[in-house]
Amino acid sequence: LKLETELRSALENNELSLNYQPQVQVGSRAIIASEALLRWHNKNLGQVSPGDFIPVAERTNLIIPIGNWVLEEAIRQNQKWQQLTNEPLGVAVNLSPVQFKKSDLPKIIKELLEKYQMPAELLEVEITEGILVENMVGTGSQLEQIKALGVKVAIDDFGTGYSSLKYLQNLNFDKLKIDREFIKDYPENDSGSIAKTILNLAAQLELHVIAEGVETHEQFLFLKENNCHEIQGYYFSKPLSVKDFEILITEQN
Ligand code: G
Ligand code: G
Ligand code: MN
Ligand code: NA
Repeated sequence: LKLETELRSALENNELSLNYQPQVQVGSRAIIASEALLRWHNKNLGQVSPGDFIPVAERTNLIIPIGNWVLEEAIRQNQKWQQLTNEPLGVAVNLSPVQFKKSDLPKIIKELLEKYQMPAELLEVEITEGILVENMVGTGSQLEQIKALGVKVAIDDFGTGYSSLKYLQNLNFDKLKIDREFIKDYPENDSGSIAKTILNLAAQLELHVIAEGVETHEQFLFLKENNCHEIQGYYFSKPLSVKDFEILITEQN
């Protein structure tokens, strides 16, 4: 309850911020994008993890204004970085199923892209498998509208949600994110068989693949050998503040 009360004023008190975790091309090791990850620092509660406050934000619908703030902040920041480096840089934003409850998400995204003059293909939205199963029709048409803008759609935590593969057939996605679950035990307790299966599936469907939670060189090499396109994880970098991410991309360019 305390958390809910504090969360209600988090936006107006400027308590939210975004960290950015690099997404790296496997072949070139270049940072081609980042994932925007929400952070909340409250004066009474201290640092609260998204795992704790996002469920509360979803239950109270606060995720709608918060999610809109995340979209605007990520797009604004990303455009600033592109002006700084003169290089194309993507940004991935997590969307909650609750943000699809209202039908204005495509319009909000369209207006933000226009406001900040951001090429649509540099924005990626990450959704989980659950979104698609819960409300196939309403979400599907909003996703189609978002895709029609030119925005990329990635399926987050792939392989951990509902086990139906049918949605892969029904909706056009751009990318699968292999969940950390299928990477983290390689090679100690896992031969990488599920990760390989996902990579094969994605190749058949002509989808792009990013692996998350990559922590070791061994995992990186395994993914490279199996034609994974991108990686994200502590092996390359943890999520960074705006300032630290900026240092990385200016060094690279
Ligand atoms: O950054 P961290 O690993 O603590 O994130 C934990 C979880 O919170 C992840 O599953 C991530 O998808 C989720 N998350 C982080 N930022 C956002 C956000 O802006 N919106 C939503 N809906 N979820 C987020
Ligand atoms: O579910 P989602 O992919 O949105 O969540 C990303 C979360 O994973 C972030 O909270 C981020 O801090 C965490 N994360 C990113 N890379 C690694 C990693 O290499 N190892 C671990 N343990 N967590 C990671
Ligand atoms: Mn994500
Ligand atoms: Na994930």
